[in-house]
Amino acid sequence: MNAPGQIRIVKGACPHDCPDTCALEVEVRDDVALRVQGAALHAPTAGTLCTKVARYTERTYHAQRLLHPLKRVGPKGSGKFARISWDEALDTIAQKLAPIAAENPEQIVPYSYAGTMGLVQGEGMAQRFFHRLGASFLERTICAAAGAAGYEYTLGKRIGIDPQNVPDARLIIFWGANPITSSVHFWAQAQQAKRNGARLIAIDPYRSLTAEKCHEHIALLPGTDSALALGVMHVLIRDGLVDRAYVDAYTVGYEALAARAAEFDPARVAGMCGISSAQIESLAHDYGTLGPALIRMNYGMQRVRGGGMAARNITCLPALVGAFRTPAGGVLLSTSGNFTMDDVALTRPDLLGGRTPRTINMSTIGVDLNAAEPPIKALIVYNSNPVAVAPHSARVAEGFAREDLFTVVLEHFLTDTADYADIVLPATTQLEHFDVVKPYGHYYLMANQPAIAPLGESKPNSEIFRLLAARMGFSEPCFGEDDYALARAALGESVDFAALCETGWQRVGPAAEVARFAHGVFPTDSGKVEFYSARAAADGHDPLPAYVEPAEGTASELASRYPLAMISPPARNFLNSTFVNVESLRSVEGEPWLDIHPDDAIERGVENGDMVRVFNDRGAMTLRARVTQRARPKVVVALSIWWKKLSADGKNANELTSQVLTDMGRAPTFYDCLVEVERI
Ligand SMILES: Nc1nc2c(c(=O)[nH]1)N[C@H]1C(S)=C(S)[C@@H](COP(=O)(O)OP(=O)(O)OC[C@H]3O[C@@H](n4cnc5c(=O)[nH]c(N)nc54)[C@H](O)[C@@H]3O)O[C@H]1N2
Ligand SMILES: Nc1nc2c(c(=O)[nH]1)N[C@H]1C(S)=C(S)[C@@H](COP(=O)(O)OP(=O)(O)OC[C@H]3O[C@@H](n4cnc5c(=O)[nH]c(N)nc54)[C@H](O)[C@@H]3O)O[C@H]1N2
Ligand SMILES: [Mo]
Repeated sequence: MNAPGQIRIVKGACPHDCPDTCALEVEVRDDVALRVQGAALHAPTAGTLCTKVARYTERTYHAQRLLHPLKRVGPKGSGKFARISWDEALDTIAQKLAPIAAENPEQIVPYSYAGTMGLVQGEGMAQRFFHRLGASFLERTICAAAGAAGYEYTLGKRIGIDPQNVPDARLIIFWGANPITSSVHFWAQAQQAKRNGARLIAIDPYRSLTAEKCHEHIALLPGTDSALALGVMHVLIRDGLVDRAYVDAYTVGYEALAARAAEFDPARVAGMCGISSAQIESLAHDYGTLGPALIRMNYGMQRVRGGGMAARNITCLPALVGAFRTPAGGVLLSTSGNFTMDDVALTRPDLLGGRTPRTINMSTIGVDLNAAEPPIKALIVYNSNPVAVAPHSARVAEGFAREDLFTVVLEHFLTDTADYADIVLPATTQLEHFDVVKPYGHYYLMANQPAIAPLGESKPNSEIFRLLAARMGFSEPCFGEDDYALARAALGESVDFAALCETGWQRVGPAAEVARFAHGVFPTDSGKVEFYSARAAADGHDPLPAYVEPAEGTASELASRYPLAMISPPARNFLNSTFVNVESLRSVEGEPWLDIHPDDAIERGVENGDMVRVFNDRGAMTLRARVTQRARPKVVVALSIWWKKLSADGKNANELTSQVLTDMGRAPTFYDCLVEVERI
C-alpha cells in the first residue's frame, strides 16, 4: 500500500475467455481502482484494451455488484433474496450437501466454465473440493471441444502460429472467425499484414465486422465448412497447386485424401454450401498461390453437427500447400498446446480415492437436470451462467426451477442463473484476487496481482471452496494451500514464479521467428499431418476428411416448416453473457436484434424496425428486426448472449438452440438451428 493519495500501478492479466489475454495496468489510489489500461510492453496487448475490459472498473464498482451472501426468499427464478452472513451460508450449504453426499455424492454436480480463465480462481481449489466429495465430473464442452477434437486428429496438440508473425502473411483467411469482435489484438496484426499487401478473405455466413473489412467474403450456409474445405482440396490437387515435397515428407494418407477430395468438385460443393463454384475456385487459387498463407480459424465454424469434421478438414489445408514452411504460414485456432500445466498437482484427482464418478456434459444440462439417473440433487455453479448460455434454455430453466434441487451460485451479479439459486455467494473480480492465466491466443503465460481489497464481503472462488471444504470436515493439508501455492502447483518447475509475478508475463515456446513445423515433427501419433487418422477411425469416425451435414440444414426436411438457419455469435460489446449488465456497453448494442436479409424479410412482410417473433419447436423469442444484407439469404443472425431478464420478453437466442451434440467432442450446436420468423 502506498502513501495516502498516491497513485500506484498494479500489474494484472485479463481473466476473460478471449484469445488475447491482455496484460493490464491498474491505476490504484487509496485502495480504489481508478482505471485499467493495456500494458504497452506486453507484445500481444501493445498498450490497448478492448472496449469491454477498458470498462472493467465500471463493472467492478457496479451498483448491483453482489457484496454479501444471500438466501432465496421467493420462488426459484424470481430473484428475491435476503442477506445472510457467511457463517449461515456455509452452514446451510454443508448441511444440505452432507446427506446428499452420504447417499451418493454423484448427485452433486459442479457447473463451471471460463467466466475467469485463471488457474487459481478456475478449477484449482474447486476441483480438489469436488474430487474429495466424489461429485459427478463435468465435461466442459460448451465452447471448443468439437474444433479441438477435429484439429487434434489432423495436427495433434493445438499449437497455432505465433500471432506476432501475422504481419508477414500474404494471405489471411478468417474461417468462422470474427476477430474485430472476438480477438481485437489479432485484428491489429492482420491490419498490419493488410497494409503490407496481404489479401484478406472471410468465410462466414454473416457479413461480420471482420468480413466487411476483408477483400473477399464467402457467405456460405452455416455448417457446410467441411464440404468447402474438401472443395478447396479438390481444386488444389486438380490444378497441381500441392507442395508435393512437403506432403511426401510430413504427411500420411495423401493418396486416400486425393481420392476423397476428387468426389468434391466445385459444382457439387457450391450446391452444398450455397455459394458459387467460382468462389471455390478463386479461394483455392489464392490459397495455392499466395504465401505465407495463414488460416485464422476460430470456433465459429464448429458449433454445428459437423463441427469436428470441419476443423479436421480445414487443418489439412496448410500441409497441402506447404504453408508450414514459413513462420507466418499455417493455421491458428489456439496456442494452448504450448503450455503444459500440472493438472494433477492443481486439482488432486487422488482425492477421489479410487472412485470414478459419472460424467455430466455441461452442454446437455437441460436434459440432465430433468432426467439424469441418479438425479442431480445439488448443483454448484461458478464462473458460468448456464441459464443464459446453455442450449435449449427452456429445458435448462425448467431444471433449475426444480423444487427438490439445491443450487449454490458463486457470482459477481444476480445473473439469470443466480436468480434460481438457493444460496448466492459473492465472488471477487480480477482486481481483487491473485491469479495466473494460461492464454490460448498467444505465447505468454500471465500473472495477475490483486489491485484492491475485496469489495464488501466478497471472496475469491478459491477461498470459498477452502471454507466449504473446512465446513464439510475435509482436513487434507491441500485444502490449506493459499492461492500462490495453487499457482505454483499448476506451473511446476517450468516457470520462474517470482519473475512471472514481477514482470506480469513470461514467454513460452520457441522464438517467434521459428517456423515450428517447417520440418514436420507434429504432435500426432505419426509425427506427421494425418490426412488419414487411425485415431479418428478408432473413435468411430471416418478416418478421412468427409462432409458431415448440419443437423438442421436449410436443405433438410425440417426446413419446410422452419426455413431459416439462425446463428447467434457474440456481440462485440459483450463477452458471452458477461458485461451485458454494464449499461455503457449494453447501450452500444442497443437491444436484441435479428438481422434478416431483405428477400427473407419481404417474404414475411417484415420491415426494418418491426418486432418479430422467432420460433421453432423448442421455443420462441421476440426481438427487433434489422433488415440488412449482412445476413445472407436463408440465414438470420441474433448477436448474443443477452441476459434473458434484460430483454423484452425474458428470452434469448438459446430459447431456440438445441441440445444435439457435435460429431466429435460432444459439444453444442448453437449455430445449427432452424427457425421461422413472423412479424408481430
Ligand atoms: N467481444 C467478444 N469477444 C469474444 C467473445 C464474446 O462473447 N464477445 N467470446 C469469446 C469466446 S468464449 C469465444 S469461444 C470466441 C468466439 O469467437 P469466434 O471463435 O470468432 O467465434 P464466433 O464469434 O462464435 O464466430 C465467428 C464467426 O463465425 C461465424 N459463423 C457462424 N456459423 C458459422 C459456420 O457454420 N461456418 C463459418 N465459417 N462461420 C460461421 C459467425 O457469424 C461469426 O462471425 O470469442 C471470444 N471473444
Ligand atoms: N446462443 C449462443 N450460446 C452460446 C454461445 C454463442 O455464441 N451463442 N457461445 C458459447 C460459448 S463459446 C461459451 S464459451 C459459453 C460461455 O458461457 P459462460 O462460461 O457461462 O460465460 P459467461 O456467460 O460470460 O458467464 C460467466 C460468468 O462467470 C462470472 N464470473 C466471472 N469471473 C468470476 C469469478 O472470478 N468468480 C465467479 N464466481 N464468477 C465469475 C461472470 O460474472 C459471468 O456471469 O457460452 C456458449 N453459449
Ligand atoms: Mo467460448
